[in-house]
Amino acid sequence: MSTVTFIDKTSLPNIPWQEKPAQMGDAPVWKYTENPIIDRNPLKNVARIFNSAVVPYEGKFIGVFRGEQTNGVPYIYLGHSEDGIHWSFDEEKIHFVDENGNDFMPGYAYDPRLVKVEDNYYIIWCTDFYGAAIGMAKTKDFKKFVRIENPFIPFNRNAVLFPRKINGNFVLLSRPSDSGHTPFGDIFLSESPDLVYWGKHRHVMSRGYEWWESLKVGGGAAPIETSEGWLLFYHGVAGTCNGYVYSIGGAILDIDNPSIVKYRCENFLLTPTEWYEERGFVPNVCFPCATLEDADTGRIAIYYGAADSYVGLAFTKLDEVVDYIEDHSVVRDQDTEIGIK
Ligand code: BMA
Repeated sequence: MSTVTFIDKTSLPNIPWQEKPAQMGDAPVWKYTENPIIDRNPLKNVARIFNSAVVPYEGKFIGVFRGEQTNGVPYIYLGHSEDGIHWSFDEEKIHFVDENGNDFMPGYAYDPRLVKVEDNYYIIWCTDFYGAAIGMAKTKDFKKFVRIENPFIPFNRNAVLFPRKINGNFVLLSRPSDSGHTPFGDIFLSESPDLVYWGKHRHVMSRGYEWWESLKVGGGAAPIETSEGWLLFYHGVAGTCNGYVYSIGGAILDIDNPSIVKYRCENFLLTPTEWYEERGFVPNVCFPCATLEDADTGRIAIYYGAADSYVGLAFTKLDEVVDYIEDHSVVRDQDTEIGIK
């Protein structure tokens, strides 16, 4: 067993948790037996909630949720929970304002991530900026949401902010794309001193040689800082004759130079096997967007969208998942370079 630890020592005694069922054997990540935790028609005019992100907040939990409205357009809704499992949602969409206080509502908003860096919570989503691009906003209190100008030109998706500045800069993973159901995609990293000007772009990792991630990869949950490096849960996609299959993969990035992949698991950590993952609006999708961690126990709860229809929870322990990733790691030249050409 490794002696890996979280760098952030925050306790989260109320983290959602279920011990690994015996039949899961040596699987590194296991699914909550009561999944899905959010069912269809979760609130008025919203048909499905999935691909959503949560954080601990004031002793409870709060989250930003991709709600597919009954007109088919996705938007972001705020959710509240005492236990991280049972959620209630605000009926109104999150209301954004620009930096002058004027209304700013994007045409659509989907796949939100939610990351606290210093005093602010940042929401990062896929927005309409003459095509699919990265949208960003900040809040301190989950009452006022101030939109930040789009960091990148189109087309781009799956942006994930690191939870602290590295070498003095904010760091963002993203996945350049097209504006449709992109049949390619690698993860890149960019830095910014102020969330306005972005540069020092680096390649992090490409789609894998392994078939489960051979079409494209994209950042998932915000990287978790550990004594081994940044633990990244990401999605990897296989292209089949019946469409895309989305699984969850794991990698560990260098702490000071996170464009360097130290370990990359050749096996998926979690893949669609259950009815709520295999059957839905888009079948065969497990799409991670957030984690919770408890430093006292090493527990990690992973929130993932299932079949573009539901939210599921999965669990792992830090030492178990890091051991598994390291034991099954295959890194290639492109992974281990600094990522400049
Ligand atoms: C991706 C994104 C995700 C979605 C996935 C599967 O391109 O749009 O929101 O979960 O496709 O449909």
